[in-house]
Amino acid sequence: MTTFAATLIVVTLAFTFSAVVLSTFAQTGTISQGQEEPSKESQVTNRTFFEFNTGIPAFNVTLFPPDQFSQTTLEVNQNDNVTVKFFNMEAPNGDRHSFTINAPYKINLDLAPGQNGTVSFLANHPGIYQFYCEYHEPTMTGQLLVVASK
Ligand SMILES: [Cu+2]
Repeated sequence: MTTFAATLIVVTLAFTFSAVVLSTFAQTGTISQGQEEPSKESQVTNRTFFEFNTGIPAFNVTLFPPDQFSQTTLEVNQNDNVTVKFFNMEAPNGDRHSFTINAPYKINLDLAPGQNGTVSFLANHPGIYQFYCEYHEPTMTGQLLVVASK
């Protein structure tokens, strides 16, 4: 009888323990499901791009300049803090290059050969904006895509 009672207690404790453990898991699941994603407005994202001048090899330079940007699409979300680090990789006797965006961003990084520069801005205007080098249009261009927040 004593053995039976002891077994009953052990079994009861085991069930109770399992129930507690299971309910803890269940609660954990419920809690994580109930958590909401942080709203887009509260997410401040810093985005940094490294941009270089590059060139199309064996290009017929009498038609177009052979110069290009290393990245031609820069995609960000509205209200991101955007940083562009731009490097003019030319030898000392080479060309100047600029990273330029017209209004509403009004950016103009104009670099001598071998120089680099940084521009930071808040991407608060959604849309597609051309960036270009003022010395090497139409080949040295790209697009800044600012995806509108909901
Ligand atoms: Cu250029």
